Amino acid sequence: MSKVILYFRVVQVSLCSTWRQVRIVYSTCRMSDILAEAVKGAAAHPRPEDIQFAYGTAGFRDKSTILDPVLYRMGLLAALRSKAKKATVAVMITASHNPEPDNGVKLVDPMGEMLEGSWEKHATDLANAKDEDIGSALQRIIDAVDIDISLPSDVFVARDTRPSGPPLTQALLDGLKVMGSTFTDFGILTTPQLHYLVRCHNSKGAYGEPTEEGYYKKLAQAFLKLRKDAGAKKKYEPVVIIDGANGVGALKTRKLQSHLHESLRITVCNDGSSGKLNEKCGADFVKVQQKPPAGLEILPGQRCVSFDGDADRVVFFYLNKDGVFNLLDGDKISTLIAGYLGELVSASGLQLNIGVVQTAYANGSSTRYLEDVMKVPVSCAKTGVKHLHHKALEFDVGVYFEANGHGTVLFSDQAEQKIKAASQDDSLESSKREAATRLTLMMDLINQTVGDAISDFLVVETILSTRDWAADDWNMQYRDLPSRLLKIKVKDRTAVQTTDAERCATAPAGLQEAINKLVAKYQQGRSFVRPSGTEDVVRVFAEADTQANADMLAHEVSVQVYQLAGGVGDQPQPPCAP
Ligand code: 16G
Ligand code: ZN
Repeated sequence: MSKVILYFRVVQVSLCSTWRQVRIVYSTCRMSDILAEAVKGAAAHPRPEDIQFAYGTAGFRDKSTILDPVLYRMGLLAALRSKAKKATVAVMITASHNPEPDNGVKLVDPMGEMLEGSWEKHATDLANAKDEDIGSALQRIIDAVDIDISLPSDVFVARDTRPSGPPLTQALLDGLKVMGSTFTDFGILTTPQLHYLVRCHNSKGAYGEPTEEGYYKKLAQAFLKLRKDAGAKKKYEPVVIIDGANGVGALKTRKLQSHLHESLRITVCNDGSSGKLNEKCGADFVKVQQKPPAGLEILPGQRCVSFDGDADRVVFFYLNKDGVFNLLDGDKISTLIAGYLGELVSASGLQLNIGVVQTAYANGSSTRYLEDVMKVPVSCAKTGVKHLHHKALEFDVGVYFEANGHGTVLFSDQAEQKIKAASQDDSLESSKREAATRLTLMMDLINQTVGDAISDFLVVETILSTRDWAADDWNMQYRDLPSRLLKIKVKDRTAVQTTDAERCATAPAGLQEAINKLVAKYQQGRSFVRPSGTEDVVRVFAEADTQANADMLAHEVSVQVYQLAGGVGDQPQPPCAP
């Protein structure tokens, strides 16, 4: 006789304006009923047979028109993840810096971390299961993870400003309802705000108040306190122009502004009122094109900031007195932050080790500056925030940034305790206590859950103000080596495999040897190749002593990739002479 297990399931969820007020009506049902209903529900979200989806570095990302079945299934999966973790999880609907017609979805774990790696396979399997096989696909996950399906589940949901967001949210909620999960739909948020909210909620408020207002208050209070004792400035001007990428970052910066009072004068451009999301603007455009975004009128010396489409990346830039564009990317941000936190740690007298985590894309000058001048240990991780985040946990204070501007700082629990204790220890010299107090405020200002454009921007402003630096002073810490990033279309990008944090190609045979020979021809030459995690291409990175040499090295390596890794289309052409 088969065992009949009764489960509670939610049949009605009424959403109110705050997370606390979700009204839930329960009824009972059997697991087989839930699985059958999941299959039945798929009829409204049919999956096209001919498409394979993959949970990549940042979740699923594709043309929004084909994502409806994926969102429905991620609703089912998020409910399971919540049951497995016995906590609230979150789902963000965004395609970050991609063009507006794209969209995507990623799951966020209870403490605001990216979805645990082992679940990416479950996500991919479920997204690719035929409609009629959804029940068995869910059952496989339940068995593999040993999930107690009778436990309740709860999910936070948010989206960026894409027009495809609302219908995709609906598909996600359909999946959650089928699983009998409670949920809170926060509407439009930045990705890091959602990460913050789920952590606040699961830490029962210890990380902050679990509301959007609470987020602004936490950041603004820390920012204002850190500015309180600032004397008159000669070089630092509290004036900044923000390129909001025509996305959610612009809207949310406006909300933050009222909390900052007059401490910082922010002009928000590319706020979505006329331009298109990420079109000729945003952090990715500025970093890749190495030029200012459309929609900004800037004068030499003015400090400008670009966010990406979901405001988890930030880069700074300015025109120097000759009108030449200068980029202050993730590498410059991490050296600035690591330097300042390092000073505070030594001033506090605490024994804490600070390290910086970069990827192979980090400019060679930044790595040398950190290691040789600042004497800070540097680790290299694979591309993708989750890899950097993981490595940063190895330090008491781990600063991690991708060159593209995605990053944050992690303080270990022990470091946090020591810092807080020192800030309240009356027996300490006042200078030590003050340094510890500033560190506690920096911890509040930093969104430790994930890279956060708004939080990182405020951190940088705080440090520049404290140091009384203009953008030029910051930029002069070290000089970037010229670099070039290219992409090559190949038949199958998995033909390229790498090791050593993507710095060495192990396949196809002969590729790394060819790269080594080419690199040896150039002064300060460095190059690596890796298959993209988000596009069907192989990426080629090169840097060298001059821009012409970096361009030529990148080209020569591209030709090797094309020839050895099954290039398609025309062979790469050499760069045009300037
Ligand atoms: C994703 C990653 C980003 C990485 C990029 C690389 C997250 C949240 N985002 O956007 O960190 O730099 O992929 O793209 O992890 P690629 O594999 O196409 O070069
Ligand atoms: Zn993003």
